[in-house]
Amino acid sequence: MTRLVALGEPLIQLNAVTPGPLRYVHYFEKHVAGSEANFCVAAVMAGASCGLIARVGNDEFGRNIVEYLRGRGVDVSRVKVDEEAPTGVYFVQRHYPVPGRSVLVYYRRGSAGSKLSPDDVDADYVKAADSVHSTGITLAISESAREAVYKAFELAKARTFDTNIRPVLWRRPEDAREAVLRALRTGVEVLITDPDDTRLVLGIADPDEAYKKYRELGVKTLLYKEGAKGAYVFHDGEKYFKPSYSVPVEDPTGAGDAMAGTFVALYFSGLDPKRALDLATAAATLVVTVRGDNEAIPTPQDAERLLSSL
Ligand code: KDG
Repeated sequence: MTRLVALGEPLIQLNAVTPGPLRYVHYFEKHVAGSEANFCVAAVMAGASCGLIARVGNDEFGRNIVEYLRGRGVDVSRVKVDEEAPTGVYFVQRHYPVPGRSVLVYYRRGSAGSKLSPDDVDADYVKAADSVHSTGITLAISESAREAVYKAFELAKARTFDTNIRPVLWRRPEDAREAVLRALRTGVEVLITDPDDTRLVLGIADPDEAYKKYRELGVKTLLYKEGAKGAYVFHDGEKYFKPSYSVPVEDPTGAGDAMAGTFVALYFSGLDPKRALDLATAAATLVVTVRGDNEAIPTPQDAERLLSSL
């Protein structure tokens, strides 16, 4: 079985039950989310094992996260309870101001998750994994979390990374650029990114040019997401494009993580990257149709059923 580890902050998501500006939303639905937690759930659904290295608060939301992820089959043995800081939360505003898109409003500064530190990285645990995953979100939340990612990446057999640049979490775009480039310099096997982040990191957005540049930086396989258009996988000098499916959008939050976790798990299991992208696209397609980032992630069998019906 493919063994993956991810580092990042699990969060409680409060998702607006009705669309529109949050000031007029009365009901919120609670979900467990956070990019790397979502990644782990997707990886487990795709047949890998995935352990999360993280911190949660000693509070009801922290217990909710640990119990939920354990129930979804994620290894939570490396999720520490931080006695001082609270579990981070965020709200999702849906379909406003852009229909079909969501806005994330964070309440996470000083959270337990942001206290993640290099001391939380158990070297033996990380070295035993086939690959270690993290994202630009974890690089952004604190210096100690950023150093934890670099430490884990130094120790890892292989690395996968999703740029996931959330501008509100960075003081300056240059800081995001430098931090992402440092992660890439550790030698990333699978990079997951998109034109906006690539523009910020490399100053270009054309997929072919991006692959060339990322390859020079040591990336082996590039998953290049073009949102509602579809996604490319570049691997061994070859390019494959999988168009997106048009489905009713409830909330697109988490679709990228579903795609990343499904793709990475299948890729490390030896599946052809083109087929892995097909199944990862199916996972992302289902996630956008519901509220909540990871409940709709399918097994590969259900993903196949979806693909053959569309
Ligand atoms: O990709 C989805 C994530 O953005 C969401 O779950 C919240 O981790 C999160 C973040 O920091 O934005």
